[in-house]
Amino acid sequence: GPSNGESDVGNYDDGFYMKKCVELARKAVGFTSPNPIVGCVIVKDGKIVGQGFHPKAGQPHAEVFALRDAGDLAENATAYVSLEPCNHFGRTPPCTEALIKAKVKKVVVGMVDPNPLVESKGLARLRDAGIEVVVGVEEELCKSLNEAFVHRMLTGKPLLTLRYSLSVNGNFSDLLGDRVTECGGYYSRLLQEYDAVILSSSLFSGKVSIPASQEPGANQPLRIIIHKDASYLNKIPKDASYLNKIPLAVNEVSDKVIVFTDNETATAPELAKKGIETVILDQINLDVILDYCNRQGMCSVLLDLRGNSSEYEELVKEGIQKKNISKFVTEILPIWNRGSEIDLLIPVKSLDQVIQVENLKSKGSDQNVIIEGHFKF
Ligand code: AOF
Ligand code: ZN
Repeated sequence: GPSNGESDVGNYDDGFYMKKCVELARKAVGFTSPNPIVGCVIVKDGKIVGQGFHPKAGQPHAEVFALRDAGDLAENATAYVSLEPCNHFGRTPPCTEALIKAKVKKVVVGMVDPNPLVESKGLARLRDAGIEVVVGVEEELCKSLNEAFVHRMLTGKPLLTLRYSLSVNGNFSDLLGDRVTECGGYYSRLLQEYDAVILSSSLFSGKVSIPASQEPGANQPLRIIIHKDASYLNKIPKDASYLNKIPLAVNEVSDKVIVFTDNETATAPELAKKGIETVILDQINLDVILDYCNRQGMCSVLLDLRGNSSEYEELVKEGIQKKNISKFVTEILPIWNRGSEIDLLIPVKSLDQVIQVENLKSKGSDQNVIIEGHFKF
């Protein structure tokens, strides 16, 4: 093939190595924010001679680990990276210089880095150094891998996803069942992937413990418990003393739990004893919560509709109105809600009232069907 650095033509097995990069990147899912997850393999004579991934913000990038692993074998090899190599000094030095110094011959990139500090400048630097560069191999896969990072780079806000469960006849249900805590289950994986989860305090008026991902070694998301002084919601005790009794789940780290309340409760000192911080806000809304998460460097937030659904009503309305909510993940449970058959007959009156959704994906078993998609605002 051409070696003058002008070619943008990929090899037929580029996809294979790029998928390997993605697989490596996923080892750090939930750990890297505000950074993306990135994987890298170094290939020479059809053999992988080095591999690496970015484990955590502040630590070296994927390319650095892969080059270290390859050692001298990196010379004249091809580096595959799921994201454009950076060309800036951030917490770590530029990967472009490391690749140039290691004398790789070619770099195959999954997607351009949307970070304005990098955006195509990494590619230009490599080409200037005489390295052949191919861009856009398994691009959709690489983009979806870092959907939240890309979203935050483009909008300045974390990606917000709505999650809820329904009976097959379309009624809201928070009966996640035993699968809540099942390792490998979709909910446990969502908790692993997201940086924060918003939960209603009403969830804890029973004996429900704070949900935690059961994936081995998972970095737990920040559990944001919202407690509104909504006396009109008669199901939620106005007095929040029950919050004191929140049982922490197995593997629990209490400093990753925070209570947002608009109510001067007497519970803060009790919660503090468990390491749970209470933040009193004038008004609890999505803008405030997302801004908080953004300032903490979070890329993804899950609005988890469980417990008393009406406590979330304003948040969901706000999220749709302000287009703060990008995605939904709906779980259809194998249950029919008796007595609500009539809900099936509630029609969509006009297409003016609907929001189209796109990129629909579904996965099913006999236990549930998961549907996800994006709002097309
Ligand atoms: C890469 N390889 O593995 C990652 C990249 O503060 P720093 O030095 O960690 O830089 C963070 C930025 O670098 C991040 O916003 C993103 O643009 C890029 N991440 N780049 O070449 C990697 N994680
Ligand atoms: Zn880098």
